[in-house]
Amino acid sequence: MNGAESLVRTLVENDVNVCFGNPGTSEMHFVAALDRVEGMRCVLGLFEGVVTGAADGYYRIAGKPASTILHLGPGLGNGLANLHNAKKARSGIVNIVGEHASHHIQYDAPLTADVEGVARPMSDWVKTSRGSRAIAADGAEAIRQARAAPGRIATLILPADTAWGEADGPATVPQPIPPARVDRAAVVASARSLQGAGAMLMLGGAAVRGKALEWAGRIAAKTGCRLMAEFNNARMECGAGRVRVDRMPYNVDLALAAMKDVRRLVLAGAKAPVSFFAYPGKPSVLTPAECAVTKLAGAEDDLEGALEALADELDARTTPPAPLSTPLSARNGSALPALMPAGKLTPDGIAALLAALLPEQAIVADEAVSTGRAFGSTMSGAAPHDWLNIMGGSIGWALPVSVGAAIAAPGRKVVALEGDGSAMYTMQALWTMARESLDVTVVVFANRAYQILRGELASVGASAPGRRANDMLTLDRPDLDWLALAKGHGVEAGRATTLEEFAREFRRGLSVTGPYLIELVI
Ligand SMILES: Cc1ncc(C[n+]2csc(CCOP(=O)(O)OP(=O)(O)O)c2C)c(N)n1
Repeated sequence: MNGAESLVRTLVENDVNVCFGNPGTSEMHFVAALDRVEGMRCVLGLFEGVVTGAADGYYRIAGKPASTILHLGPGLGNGLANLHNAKKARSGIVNIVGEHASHHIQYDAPLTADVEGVARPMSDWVKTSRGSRAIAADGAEAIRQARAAPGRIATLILPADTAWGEADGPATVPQPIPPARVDRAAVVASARSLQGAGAMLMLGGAAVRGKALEWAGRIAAKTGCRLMAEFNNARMECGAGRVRVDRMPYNVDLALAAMKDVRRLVLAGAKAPVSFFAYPGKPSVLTPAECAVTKLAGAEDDLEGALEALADELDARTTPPAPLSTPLSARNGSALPALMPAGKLTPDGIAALLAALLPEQAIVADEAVSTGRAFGSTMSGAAPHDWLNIMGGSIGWALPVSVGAAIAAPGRKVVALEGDGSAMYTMQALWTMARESLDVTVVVFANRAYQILRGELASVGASAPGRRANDMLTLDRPDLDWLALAKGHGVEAGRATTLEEFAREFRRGLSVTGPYLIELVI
């Protein structure tokens, strides 16, 4: 067996059984090994941003790492933006990056680059394998790193001679890296802090889902503290019947208003809130000066254990969780069909329609940017679903993430809410959706602009846009034809200009097997 085969066997035997990839010559032995080893699902992405974004989406839903195969420095470089988003989401990924054979590097051939240098900023762990007999053990260590709670980016660089040289066989993954233990003093201090008016429990990481979220609900019900989540969350469990947690607003003024009465803030997996950007004359730190901040646990800690311990400290183990999201029908007191909005495609109307039609256990990848800014409160009345946010702010994320999410959860509908500008960065993901027949309904908000940046121009105090500035913020001349773009990637599509048409198109998207794209002309 050669080094490449020992690596592929190591991956498969240690439950890393999906490989998103875009290979080249230096990775051909790895590609050939994929044929010799049973059990690896191989998914081609036509741009490396699709590959790394898909691996991010896969981890968020499957809760275990996928592998990627990328071509030397430039291939990895193309994937960096979505690797950045994945790192911010603390997704575990095992990147395998090809490299020239060791003896070839000295000749500075065209694709020679500092692969480790390209990898380092967006990776938590980087290693160049030094020999074909070492590659299996290096692969096992990469898996261990990627699995370390809550998830890490491990990048293993594979010189071509390491892949084609003789190897001994696969390796087993060493002892897992355990999550950090919850500090008892932090539990006691947090319990004290949550008593009385002006207290807020801020949730992030794994605290916005599962049992951890339920413990947070019991704590809120017992103490009367407010619950808040970070603006971005890797995977938040939302929908009717679940503990309702509002997200920090994006807009600085709204965020400051949301925090103004908070005097004691307890952090569970979240960072103390700061604004997304700096704005002239506005603070970066969103907590009031007189607010005391207590850290219960970080995102790398055992959040479920921390919140359970806090609930016990507060004698809230059996307190029913609150507040819970009420279903849409209960809010309006009417049956579902009567709730269907009609007329113009307004953000509120779109949200109401999505909420009414979203199937149970859907996965929503939210890159709706300006159109979707206020979807949250309406969507909380939808059937229970998972909500994924772009954690690193690097757009071109939702289509690739939807690929990975759909592969991780074949039985669930994935809904990608996509700005038209964002979609254009990694549109090649549509082709992978078609090729793999992935159940993804893509809703493109075709406002023909980088709409959010128009608001940002005003917020940073720049002058009103003239012709040249406006040309940097608009996507018209020509208008993008989303029906043609979808068709060209093998994806069926429809267009909607009213809420009635959107309802028809969204129902169609949900009913087909495989991808469907809806261009919402707004
Ligand atoms: C990689 C990257 N490049 C550029 C930006 C800056 N940026 C932020 S939002 C945005 C425009 C988004 O446009 P669209 O998806 O159409 O949403 P809209 O603003 O129209 O709602 C841009 C260019 C970014 N965040 N990331």
